[in-house]
Amino acid sequence: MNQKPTLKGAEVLLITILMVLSTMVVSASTTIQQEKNQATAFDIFQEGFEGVGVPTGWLNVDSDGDSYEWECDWTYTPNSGLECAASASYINDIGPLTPDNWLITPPMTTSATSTLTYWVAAQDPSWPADHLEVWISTTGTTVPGDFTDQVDDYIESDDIWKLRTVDLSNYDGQAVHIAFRHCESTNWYWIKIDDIEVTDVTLPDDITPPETTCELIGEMSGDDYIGDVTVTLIATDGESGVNYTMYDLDGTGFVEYNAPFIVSDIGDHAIEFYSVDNAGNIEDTQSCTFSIICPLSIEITGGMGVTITIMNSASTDMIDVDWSITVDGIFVIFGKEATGTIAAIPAGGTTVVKSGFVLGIGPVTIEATAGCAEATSSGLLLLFFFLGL
Ligand SMILES: [Ca+2]
Ligand SMILES: [Ca+2]
Ligand SMILES: [Ca+2]
Repeated sequence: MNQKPTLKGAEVLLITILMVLSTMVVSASTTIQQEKNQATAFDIFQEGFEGVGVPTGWLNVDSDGDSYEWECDWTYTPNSGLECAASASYINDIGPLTPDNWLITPPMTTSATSTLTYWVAAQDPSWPADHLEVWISTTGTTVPGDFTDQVDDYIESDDIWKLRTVDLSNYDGQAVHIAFRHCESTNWYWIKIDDIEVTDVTLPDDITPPETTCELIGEMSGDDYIGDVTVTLIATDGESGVNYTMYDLDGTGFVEYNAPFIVSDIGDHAIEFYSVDNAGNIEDTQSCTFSIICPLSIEITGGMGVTITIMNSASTDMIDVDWSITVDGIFVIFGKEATGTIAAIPAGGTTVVKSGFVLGIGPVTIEATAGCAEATSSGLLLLFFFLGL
């Protein structure tokens, strides 16, 4: 058996270093315990290398063929317990090695929530830079051919134990072998691994449906909206989380809600909605109702040309109100249409607009618009004078 000191070549400071390292081991072990307490994870696989030799069901493959492979009862400063596994790229009194050493787990079936964690450290902080890879096989244990997916790639930097985490969710429902491969390293020293765990996460039992609320944003006058209304549906679920939200605007049928939407039509509106959580709980249908009104009204009067009086019943000024006057008749010769924009109609106030000069004769129909408001009136045009409007 080869000599296995904790430092490459030198043994002078062995006792001092051992004391320092033992402190680190205590802190690393504490970290593991804290992780377990906080997580809702449970082990589906665990190996701490506390037995004799290669653990049952594991494979130790010396792929480079130099007869040196992973040692699974390495007793120099393990992460926990008395032992860990270690592989060398330099052995005292032997010299540099060029390892391609594989340590392969037994098969295990993973899930969509499976995570691999393992601890890694170098033995000698002065010679730390050994290279470690983690590979997954969903078939057999032939190296390298069966191991098609590399899931971790790591070069050590010191002798402090570190926790590495690998997401295994890609292998949901598959039986996998996990391989720890010490390779592409030479003339460093020993790299160690310990406390290999694969954990699954359980979702809490969720029997409570989500809650969804409706938020309306728009300019209001009293209880009514006087313009576009932006509808936002806000769903929360304290357990498994919201899967999706459905809504039905004014009885047009339920569709999935993805983003806030705008309702513009004047009138009464009703939105029904509900959400479904990731455990399949369905919320009772909720609803919110609102009305969009047109606060503007138009009065048409005759005389010389057409006059429209636009009244704003809103409690806010109406800004940039486009207006139009159309005179429709068989014998209208001039001035059939007039348009413009009113900068502001004050809250509760009126603004008067005139059509300008119109020339014609006979019966006419007047159509006027101002913003959301429309009005029509009929009368008689005598040259440039309107009667009966
Ligand atoms: Ca151990
Ligand atoms: Ca080897
Ligand atoms: Ca829930």
